[in-house]
Order: sequence, then structure tokens, then C-alpha cells
Amino acid sequence: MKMNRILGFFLLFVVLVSCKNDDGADVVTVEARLLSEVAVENDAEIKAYLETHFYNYEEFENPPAGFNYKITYDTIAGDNAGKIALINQVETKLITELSSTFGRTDDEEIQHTLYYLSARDGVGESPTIGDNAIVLYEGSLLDGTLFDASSVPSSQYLSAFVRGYANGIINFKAGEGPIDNGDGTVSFEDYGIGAIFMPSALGYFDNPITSLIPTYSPLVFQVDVLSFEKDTDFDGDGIPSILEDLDGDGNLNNDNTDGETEPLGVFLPNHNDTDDDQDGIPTIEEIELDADGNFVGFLDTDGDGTPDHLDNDN
Ligand SMILES: [Ca+2]
Ligand SMILES: [Ca+2]
Ligand SMILES: [Ca+2]
Ligand SMILES: [Ca+2]
Repeated sequence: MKMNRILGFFLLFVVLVSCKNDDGADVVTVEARLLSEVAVENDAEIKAYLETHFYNYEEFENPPAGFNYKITYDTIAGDNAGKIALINQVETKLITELSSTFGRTDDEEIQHTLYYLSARDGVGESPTIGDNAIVLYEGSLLDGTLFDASSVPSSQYLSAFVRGYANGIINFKAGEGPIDNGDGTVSFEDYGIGAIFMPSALGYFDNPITSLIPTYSPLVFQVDVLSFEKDTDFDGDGIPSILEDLDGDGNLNNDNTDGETEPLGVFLPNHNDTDDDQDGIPTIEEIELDADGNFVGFLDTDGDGTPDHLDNDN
């Protein structure tokens, strides 16, 4: 239930489109489908799409004059019968999701496949799941219905977004920039461009952010990873967010050292908590920083193996 709350919080955090209530007083009911059942169905749907579609890889290989570097898709048929299918160009990553994330009590733990496509490699590094990334994005359904798009570069703390999106972006490389154009504008060059195909459990599952997305729907995102803030410290406690993933599973939202003692209704995972052990001493005062305030390392004053900022009896 606690995870559901935090997911709710983060979903609110990422609402980038206007949500309208349905007109009238009709009661909308959502069928509570099993995570395991939806996972199989979504994966089959994504695979069928990837097997029967290609993207404009020839344009990315030899960009025509004025090419806009947008990924477009078409069906493999007719004149395009010889194109290389997306399924042969994507990479995959397995991500386990729990039904309890969605408030379910059936204790399902299901592995999902995330598919991602790099259309253009960036010249920079890749962000981690704990970083702020500066991106342009477009979200759509497999049938091409666009449900959200950025109009200007957007700074996004990746761990505040749905897992499929964040876990896709970290595979792409940023470019160079921001480059000051001297006229009050900045630009980015040679950044990574890619696409992400995700099952609904790595997206919005039974609680879409807009009525344009059907419940339990797979999602497709196109992203331009312009830049990122290396070693982002989201809660400002002196520790780069990525180092607050205690179990190292690539999910920052399931590490909450003081979860048992946080006040009712509060669930602050360590990357979003300025006093991680709730001993009243801010984390930033329980770690080692250099003279400029940069993170140096953890302290373990009583030598019990638990660092001071996670040790409430120290
Ligand atoms: Ca974790
Ligand atoms: Ca906490
Ligand atoms: Ca923290
Ligand atoms: Ca503390």
C-alpha cells in the first residue's frame, strides 16, 4: 500500500498533459486484471508490432537534406517488404515488477521485457536512473496515437517517472551542450535518439494519466537525450541519488531505511529523504564531504558496518 502511495505521488509528478474528467456522472469501472496475465498479453502485442514494422533507419544512416531526426514507423509490406523489422534492431532488458506496486495483494512478482531502440548514438555518457536528464520526448500508443509530447527541452528526474521510461532512457547517450549561441539561446548537438517500447506494468498499468491511454496499454516513447546532470542529488542530502539505491537493483523507490518509523502516510525512499535514518540529524551532517561540499564517502563511527546516516543509534 505504501508503494502504491509513492507511485501515486510520482504519477502526479509526471502529469505533463491536462487531465479532464469525463463529462457526466457515469461511473467508470476498471477491471482488476492480473499482472501476470497482462504481462503476457502486452508482450505478445509489442512483439507482433516489432515483427511487422520497421523504422526509417535508412534516413538515420544517410540523413537526407533537412532531415528532422524523428523516428517514423511503417508496416513491412508492399514496396517495404524487404525492410529490416524492428524486432531485429531493438535491444531488451528484463525488469521485475510486483503486483503490490499497483495496490494488489496477490503477491505476484513478474518479469517484464523492455524493448529499446537506439536510432542514433550520442557522443556523451548515459545518465543513471538517479540523474536529471534533459530530454525531448513523445509518447504514443502502438497504433500511433500521440498522448503526450514536449515542446521544449524538459528536465526530468528519471526516478520520478514510470520505470519503463526511465530504464529506457539510461541506455541512450547524451550529446554536447548546452552550447551558448550568443543570442540568448542554447543548442545541443550529437545527442542520442531512441525509442522505448514498454508493457503497461512498466508504464501506467491500470491508472493511465490521460484518457487517451487505455488501461493496461503498452506504450511507445521517442526520446532525444540532450544532456544530463551527472551524479544528481535529488534530495540535496549530499549523496548522489544513484548511491541511495541500497540494494543496487536499479530502482531507487524501494530503498527506505526508516520506512518502519516514518509517520503515518509518509513514505520517503532514501533518494527523497534528507534524514535517511530519522534520527533527527540530517544525512548531510552524517557523511564525509570535501571543502566544496562534494560527496567523498560514508562514515561508520561505531564500526558496526552500518554507515552513520543509516544508523539511528549512532
Ligand atoms: Ca533499490
Ligand atoms: Ca525514508
Ligand atoms: Ca537521502
Ligand atoms: Ca540522520
